[in-house]
Amino acid sequence: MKKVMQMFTVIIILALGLMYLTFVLNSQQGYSSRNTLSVYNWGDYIDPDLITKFEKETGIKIIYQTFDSNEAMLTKIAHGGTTFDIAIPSDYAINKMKEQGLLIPLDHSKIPNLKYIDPRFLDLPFDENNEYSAPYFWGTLGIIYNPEVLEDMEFKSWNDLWDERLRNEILLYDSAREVIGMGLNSLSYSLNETDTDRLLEAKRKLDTLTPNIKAIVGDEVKMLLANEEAAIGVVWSGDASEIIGENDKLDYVIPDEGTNVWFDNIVIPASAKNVEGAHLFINFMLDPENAAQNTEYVGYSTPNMKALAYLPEEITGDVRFYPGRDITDKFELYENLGKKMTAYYNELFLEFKMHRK
Ligand code: N2P
Repeated sequence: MKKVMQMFTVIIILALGLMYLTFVLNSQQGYSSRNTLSVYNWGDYIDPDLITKFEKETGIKIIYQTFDSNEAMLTKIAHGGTTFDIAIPSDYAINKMKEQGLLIPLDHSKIPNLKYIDPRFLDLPFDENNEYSAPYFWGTLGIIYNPEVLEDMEFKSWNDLWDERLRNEILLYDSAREVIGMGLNSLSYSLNETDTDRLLEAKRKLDTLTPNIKAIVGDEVKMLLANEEAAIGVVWSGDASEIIGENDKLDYVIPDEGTNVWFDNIVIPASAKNVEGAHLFINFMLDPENAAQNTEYVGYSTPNMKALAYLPEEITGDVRFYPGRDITDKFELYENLGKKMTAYYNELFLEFKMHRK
Protein backbone atom coordinates (compact mmCIF):
# COMPACT_ATOMS: atom_id res chain seq x y z
CA MET A 1 0.00 0.00 0.00
CA LYS A 2 2.85 2.34 0.93
CA LYS A 3 4.47 1.64 -2.45
CA VAL A 4 1.25 2.43 -4.28
CA MET A 5 0.96 5.70 -2.33
CA GLN A 6 4.56 6.59 -3.22
CA MET A 7 3.98 5.90 -6.90
CA PHE A 8 0.80 7.91 -6.79
CA THR A 9 2.67 10.87 -5.24
CA VAL A 10 5.39 10.66 -7.93
CA ILE A 11 2.74 10.64 -10.68
CA ILE A 12 0.98 13.65 -9.15
CA ILE A 13 4.27 15.56 -8.86
CA LEU A 14 5.18 14.70 -12.48
CA ALA A 15 1.74 15.76 -13.73
CA LEU A 16 1.93 19.07 -11.83
CA GLY A 17 5.44 19.66 -13.23
CA LEU A 18 4.19 19.03 -16.74
CA MET A 19 1.26 21.40 -16.25
CA TYR A 20 3.60 24.11 -14.95
CA LEU A 21 5.96 23.63 -17.92
CA THR A 22 3.08 23.87 -20.41
CA PHE A 23 1.85 27.02 -18.68
CA VAL A 24 5.30 28.64 -18.81
CA LEU A 25 5.82 27.74 -22.48
CA ASN A 26 2.36 28.94 -23.44
CA SER A 27 2.71 32.23 -21.67
CA GLN A 28 6.14 32.70 -23.24
CA GLN A 29 4.68 32.10 -26.68
CA GLY A 30 1.85 34.51 -25.90
CA TYR A 31 4.41 37.02 -24.73
CA SER A 32 6.56 36.66 -27.82
CA SER A 33 3.64 36.83 -30.25
CA ARG A 34 2.39 39.98 -28.50
CA ASN A 35 5.82 41.53 -28.75
CA THR A 36 6.61 40.73 -32.35
CA LEU A 37 4.79 41.57 -35.53
CA SER A 38 5.43 39.62 -38.67
CA VAL A 39 5.01 41.84 -41.75
CA TYR A 40 4.89 40.59 -45.36
CA ASN A 41 5.26 43.37 -47.93
CA TRP A 42 6.41 44.07 -51.51
CA GLY A 43 10.15 44.75 -51.87
CA ASP A 44 11.24 48.42 -51.49
CA TYR A 45 7.81 49.34 -50.18
CA ILE A 46 8.40 50.95 -46.77
CA ASP A 47 10.75 53.50 -45.25
CA PRO A 48 12.92 51.42 -42.85
CA ASP A 49 12.97 54.39 -40.43
CA LEU A 50 9.23 53.89 -39.94
CA ILE A 51 9.85 50.30 -38.86
CA THR A 52 12.28 51.57 -36.22
CA LYS A 53 9.85 54.31 -35.17
CA PHE A 54 6.98 51.79 -34.77
CA GLU A 55 9.23 49.47 -32.73
CA LYS A 56 10.26 52.35 -30.42
CA GLU A 57 6.71 53.64 -29.98
CA THR A 58 5.11 50.27 -29.25
CA GLY A 59 7.90 48.02 -27.99
CA ILE A 60 6.82 45.53 -30.67
CA LYS A 61 9.62 44.08 -32.79
CA ILE A 62 8.90 43.77 -36.50
CA ILE A 63 9.94 40.66 -38.38
CA TYR A 64 9.94 41.74 -42.01
CA GLN A 65 9.75 39.63 -45.18
CA THR A 66 9.19 40.69 -48.78
CA PHE A 67 7.57 39.31 -51.95
CA ASP A 68 7.72 40.45 -55.57
CA SER A 69 4.33 39.40 -56.91
CA ASN A 70 0.82 38.87 -55.60
CA GLU A 71 1.02 35.27 -56.81
CA ALA A 72 4.15 34.53 -54.73
CA MET A 73 2.52 36.15 -51.68
CA LEU A 74 -0.73 34.20 -52.15
CA THR A 75 1.04 30.87 -52.47
CA LYS A 76 3.04 31.44 -49.29
CA ILE A 77 0.07 32.58 -47.23
CA ALA A 78 -2.25 29.86 -48.55
CA HIS A 79 0.32 27.13 -47.74
CA GLY A 80 0.41 28.39 -44.19
CA GLY A 81 4.00 27.31 -43.34
CA THR A 82 4.86 30.83 -42.21
CA THR A 83 2.35 32.95 -40.36
CA PHE A 84 2.07 36.70 -40.89
CA ASP A 85 0.32 39.39 -38.84
CA ILE A 86 0.28 41.87 -41.72
CA ALA A 87 0.36 41.56 -45.52
CA ILE A 88 0.04 44.19 -48.25
CA PRO A 89 -1.52 42.63 -51.38
CA SER A 90 -3.19 44.33 -54.35
CA ASP A 91 -6.93 44.59 -54.98
CA TYR A 92 -7.69 41.35 -56.88
CA ALA A 93 -5.44 39.35 -54.55
CA ILE A 94 -7.34 40.72 -51.54
CA ASN A 95 -10.55 39.55 -53.14
CA LYS A 96 -9.04 36.08 -53.61
CA MET A 97 -7.83 35.94 -50.01
CA LYS A 98 -11.28 36.92 -48.75
CA GLU A 99 -12.84 34.19 -50.85
CA GLN A 100 -10.41 31.59 -49.49
CA GLY A 101 -10.98 32.65 -45.88
CA LEU A 102 -7.39 33.84 -45.54
CA LEU A 103 -8.21 37.18 -43.89
CA ILE A 104 -9.74 38.42 -40.67
CA PRO A 105 -12.04 41.47 -40.59
CA LEU A 106 -10.55 44.76 -39.43
CA ASP A 107 -11.78 46.39 -36.25
CA HIS A 108 -12.31 49.96 -37.51
CA SER A 109 -12.56 51.31 -33.96
CA LYS A 110 -8.84 50.51 -33.65
CA ILE A 111 -7.93 52.35 -36.86
CA PRO A 112 -9.14 55.92 -36.28
CA ASN A 113 -6.67 57.18 -38.90
CA LEU A 114 -8.88 55.64 -41.58
CA LYS A 115 -10.64 59.01 -41.53
CA TYR A 116 -7.67 60.54 -43.36
CA ILE A 117 -8.11 58.31 -46.42
CA ASP A 118 -9.60 60.01 -49.46
CA PRO A 119 -13.10 58.46 -49.93
CA ARG A 120 -12.07 57.83 -53.56
CA PHE A 121 -9.91 54.98 -52.24
CA LEU A 122 -12.42 53.52 -49.79
CA ASP A 123 -15.19 51.00 -50.31
CA LEU A 124 -13.75 49.71 -53.61
CA PRO A 125 -15.31 46.68 -55.31
CA PHE A 126 -12.62 44.21 -54.18
CA ASP A 127 -13.42 44.95 -50.51
CA GLU A 128 -16.67 46.77 -49.88
CA ASN A 129 -16.79 48.86 -46.69
CA ASN A 130 -13.09 48.07 -46.22
CA GLU A 131 -14.14 45.16 -44.13
CA TYR A 132 -10.74 43.49 -44.51
CA SER A 133 -8.33 46.07 -45.88
CA ALA A 134 -6.96 49.60 -45.39
CA PRO A 135 -5.46 51.63 -48.28
CA TYR A 136 -1.64 51.84 -48.44
CA PHE A 137 -0.51 52.99 -51.93
CA TRP A 138 -2.08 53.16 -55.38
CA GLY A 139 -0.96 53.69 -58.95
CA THR A 140 -0.94 52.67 -62.58
CA LEU A 141 1.21 50.65 -65.00
CA GLY A 142 2.83 52.58 -67.85
CA ILE A 143 5.90 53.12 -69.97
CA ILE A 144 9.05 54.81 -68.71
CA TYR A 145 11.50 55.82 -71.40
CA ASN A 146 14.57 57.85 -72.06
CA PRO A 147 13.74 60.47 -74.70
CA GLU A 148 17.45 61.21 -75.25
CA VAL A 149 18.17 57.69 -76.40
CA LEU A 150 14.86 57.25 -78.19
CA GLU A 151 14.87 60.45 -80.19
CA ASP A 152 11.64 61.19 -82.05
CA MET A 153 9.87 58.26 -80.43
CA GLU A 154 6.54 58.77 -78.73
CA PHE A 155 4.60 56.16 -76.83
CA LYS A 156 1.02 56.83 -77.73
CA SER A 157 0.08 53.17 -78.03
CA TRP A 158 1.23 49.98 -76.32
CA ASN A 159 1.96 48.84 -79.91
CA ASP A 160 4.84 51.36 -80.09
CA LEU A 161 6.82 48.92 -77.93
CA TRP A 162 7.03 46.63 -80.97
CA ASP A 163 9.00 49.27 -82.96
CA GLU A 164 12.18 47.72 -84.34
CA ARG A 165 14.28 50.64 -83.09
CA LEU A 166 13.74 49.24 -79.59
CA ARG A 167 15.83 46.08 -80.08
CA ASN A 168 17.01 44.77 -76.72
CA GLU A 169 15.89 47.90 -74.85
CA ILE A 170 12.75 46.92 -72.92
CA LEU A 171 12.54 45.76 -69.31
CA LEU A 172 9.43 43.95 -68.07
CA TYR A 173 8.38 42.80 -64.60
CA ASP A 174 8.37 39.12 -63.85
CA SER A 175 4.63 39.24 -63.30
CA ALA A 176 1.89 37.43 -65.23
CA ARG A 177 -0.97 39.95 -64.90
CA GLU A 178 1.26 42.87 -65.93
CA VAL A 179 2.80 41.22 -68.99
CA ILE A 180 -0.25 39.36 -70.28
CA GLY A 181 -2.27 42.50 -69.49
CA MET A 182 0.04 44.60 -71.64
CA GLY A 183 -0.44 42.14 -74.52
CA LEU A 184 -4.22 42.34 -74.05
CA ASN A 185 -4.14 46.15 -73.82
CA SER A 186 -2.14 46.34 -77.07
CA LEU A 187 -5.02 44.51 -78.77
CA SER A 188 -7.58 46.72 -77.00
CA TYR A 189 -8.90 43.71 -75.10
CA SER A 190 -9.88 43.79 -71.45
CA LEU A 191 -7.22 43.21 -68.77
CA ASN A 192 -9.65 40.65 -67.37
CA GLU A 193 -10.13 38.78 -70.63
CA THR A 194 -11.28 35.19 -70.19
CA ASP A 195 -11.77 34.26 -73.84
CA THR A 196 -8.99 31.74 -74.47
CA ASP A 197 -8.69 32.61 -78.19
CA ARG A 198 -8.05 36.23 -77.32
CA LEU A 199 -5.63 35.25 -74.58
CA LEU A 200 -3.69 33.04 -77.00
CA GLU A 201 -3.67 35.86 -79.52
CA ALA A 202 -2.18 38.18 -76.85
CA LYS A 203 0.43 35.56 -75.91
CA ARG A 204 1.46 35.07 -79.55
CA LYS A 205 1.72 38.80 -79.99
CA LEU A 206 3.92 39.03 -76.88
CA ASP A 207 6.18 36.33 -78.35
CA THR A 208 6.89 38.71 -81.25
CA LEU A 209 8.09 41.33 -78.75
CA THR A 210 10.98 39.04 -77.77
CA PRO A 211 13.73 40.78 -79.83
CA ASN A 212 12.97 44.06 -78.05
CA ILE A 213 13.07 42.61 -74.54
CA LYS A 214 16.31 43.13 -72.68
CA ALA A 215 15.31 41.39 -69.45
CA ILE A 216 12.44 40.31 -67.22
CA VAL A 217 13.24 41.65 -63.78
CA GLY A 218 12.08 42.65 -60.29
CA ASP A 219 12.98 45.71 -58.22
CA GLU A 220 16.35 46.03 -60.01
CA VAL A 221 14.34 47.62 -62.83
CA LYS A 222 14.83 50.95 -61.04
CA MET A 223 18.60 50.73 -60.93
CA LEU A 224 18.85 49.54 -64.55
CA LEU A 225 16.72 52.39 -65.89
CA ALA A 226 18.16 55.13 -63.70
CA ASN A 227 21.69 54.06 -64.77
CA GLU A 228 20.54 54.05 -68.41
CA GLU A 229 21.39 50.39 -68.89
CA ALA A 230 18.08 50.06 -70.71
CA ALA A 231 16.11 52.80 -72.42
CA ILE A 232 12.58 51.65 -71.70
CA GLY A 233 10.53 49.79 -69.12
CA VAL A 234 6.95 48.81 -68.47
CA VAL A 235 6.70 49.80 -64.82
CA TRP A 236 4.37 50.74 -61.97
CA SER A 237 3.94 54.50 -61.58
CA GLY A 238 5.67 54.64 -58.20
CA ASP A 239 8.78 52.92 -59.53
CA ALA A 240 8.73 55.41 -62.42
CA SER A 241 8.51 58.31 -59.99
CA GLU A 242 11.46 56.98 -58.01
CA ILE A 243 13.54 56.40 -61.17
CA ILE A 244 12.75 59.89 -62.48
CA GLY A 245 13.73 61.25 -59.05
CA GLU A 246 17.19 59.82 -59.72
CA ASN A 247 17.43 60.54 -63.42
CA ASP A 248 15.16 63.32 -64.61
CA LYS A 249 15.88 62.69 -68.29
CA LEU A 250 13.31 59.91 -68.18
CA ASP A 251 9.58 60.31 -68.66
CA TYR A 252 6.49 58.19 -67.79
CA VAL A 253 3.43 57.86 -70.05
CA ILE A 254 0.24 55.87 -70.20
CA PRO A 255 -0.66 54.79 -73.74
CA ASP A 256 -3.99 55.74 -75.29
CA GLU A 257 -5.52 52.25 -75.00
CA GLY A 258 -5.47 52.75 -71.23
CA THR A 259 -3.96 50.63 -68.49
CA ASN A 260 -4.40 49.02 -65.12
CA VAL A 261 -5.15 51.11 -62.03
CA TRP A 262 -4.24 49.24 -58.84
CA PHE A 263 -4.68 49.66 -55.10
CA ASP A 264 -2.41 48.01 -52.55
CA ASN A 265 -4.08 47.67 -49.15
CA ILE A 266 -3.00 46.41 -45.73
CA VAL A 267 -4.68 43.22 -44.48
CA ILE A 268 -4.46 40.90 -41.47
CA PRO A 269 -4.05 37.25 -42.54
CA ALA A 270 -6.29 34.74 -40.76
CA SER A 271 -3.27 33.04 -39.22
CA ALA A 272 -2.13 36.25 -37.45
CA LYS A 273 -0.89 35.77 -33.88
CA ASN A 274 -0.73 39.44 -32.94
CA VAL A 275 -4.04 40.92 -34.10
CA GLU A 276 -3.81 43.77 -31.60
CA GLY A 277 -0.32 44.71 -32.84
CA ALA A 278 -1.51 44.42 -36.44
CA HIS A 279 -4.21 47.06 -35.81
CA LEU A 280 -1.60 49.29 -34.15
CA PHE A 281 0.61 48.91 -37.22
CA ILE A 282 -2.20 49.75 -39.66
CA ASN A 283 -3.16 52.84 -37.68
CA PHE A 284 0.52 53.85 -37.49
CA MET A 285 0.98 53.59 -41.26
CA LEU A 286 -2.21 55.61 -41.81
CA ASP A 287 -1.01 58.44 -39.57
CA PRO A 288 -0.70 61.41 -42.00
CA GLU A 289 2.90 62.30 -41.08
CA ASN A 290 4.05 58.69 -41.26
CA ALA A 291 2.19 58.18 -44.55
CA ALA A 292 3.83 61.32 -45.99
CA GLN A 293 7.28 60.13 -44.88
CA ASN A 294 6.63 56.73 -46.42
CA THR A 295 5.41 58.31 -49.67
CA GLU A 296 8.54 60.46 -50.00
CA TYR A 297 10.77 57.47 -49.37
CA VAL A 298 8.99 54.87 -51.51
CA GLY A 299 7.91 57.12 -54.41
CA TYR A 300 4.39 55.67 -54.73
CA SER A 301 1.14 57.67 -54.53
CA THR A 302 -0.58 57.95 -51.18
CA PRO A 303 -4.36 57.62 -50.75
CA ASN A 304 -4.03 59.61 -47.48
CA MET A 305 -5.62 63.07 -48.01
CA LYS A 306 -4.02 64.63 -44.97
CA ALA A 307 -0.57 63.23 -45.87
CA LEU A 308 -0.74 65.20 -49.14
CA ALA A 309 -0.49 68.41 -47.12
CA TYR A 310 2.95 67.35 -45.81
CA LEU A 311 4.27 66.59 -49.30
CA PRO A 312 5.82 69.06 -51.76
CA GLU A 313 3.60 70.31 -54.57
CA GLU A 314 6.06 68.91 -57.13
CA ILE A 315 5.06 65.41 -55.95
CA THR A 316 1.33 65.82 -55.41
CA GLY A 317 0.79 68.11 -58.40
CA ASP A 318 2.40 65.72 -60.87
CA VAL A 319 -0.52 64.26 -62.84
CA ARG A 320 1.65 61.42 -64.12
CA PHE A 321 1.61 60.05 -60.56
CA TYR A 322 -1.53 61.67 -59.16
CA PRO A 323 -3.97 61.41 -62.08
CA GLY A 324 -7.49 62.59 -61.25
CA ARG A 325 -10.49 60.33 -60.96
CA ASP A 326 -11.69 61.44 -64.42
CA ILE A 327 -8.56 59.74 -65.82
CA THR A 328 -8.33 56.65 -63.61
CA ASP A 329 -12.03 55.89 -64.07
CA LYS A 330 -11.15 55.04 -67.67
CA PHE A 331 -8.60 52.45 -66.53
CA GLU A 332 -9.29 48.88 -65.50
CA LEU A 333 -8.78 47.17 -62.19
CA TYR A 334 -7.59 43.57 -62.31
CA GLU A 335 -10.42 41.31 -61.25
CA ASN A 336 -10.14 38.06 -59.37
CA LEU A 337 -10.41 35.68 -62.34
CA GLY A 338 -10.82 32.52 -60.30
CA LYS A 339 -8.50 29.58 -59.89
CA LYS A 340 -8.67 28.10 -63.39
CA MET A 341 -8.27 31.35 -65.31
CA THR A 342 -5.45 32.50 -63.01
CA ALA A 343 -3.65 29.22 -63.68
CA TYR A 344 -4.16 29.79 -67.41
CA TYR A 345 -2.67 33.32 -67.25
CA ASN A 346 0.31 31.92 -65.31
CA GLU A 347 0.76 29.13 -67.85
CA LEU A 348 0.72 31.58 -70.78
CA PHE A 349 3.23 33.80 -69.01
CA LEU A 350 5.52 30.84 -68.35
CA GLU A 351 5.31 29.81 -72.01
CA PHE A 352 6.12 33.37 -73.03
CA LYS A 353 9.20 33.33 -70.80
CA MET A 354 10.27 29.95 -72.21
CA HIS A 355 9.86 31.30 -75.74
CA ARG A 356 12.58 33.87 -74.99
CA LYS A 357 15.13 31.20 -74.15
C1 N2P B 1 6.85 47.97 -54.94
C2 N2P B 1 5.86 47.22 -55.72
C3 N2P B 1 4.56 47.87 -55.84
C4 N2P B 1 3.53 46.97 -56.33
N1 N2P B 1 8.18 47.50 -55.17
C5 N2P B 1 2.47 47.54 -57.15
N2 N2P B 1 1.28 46.87 -56.92
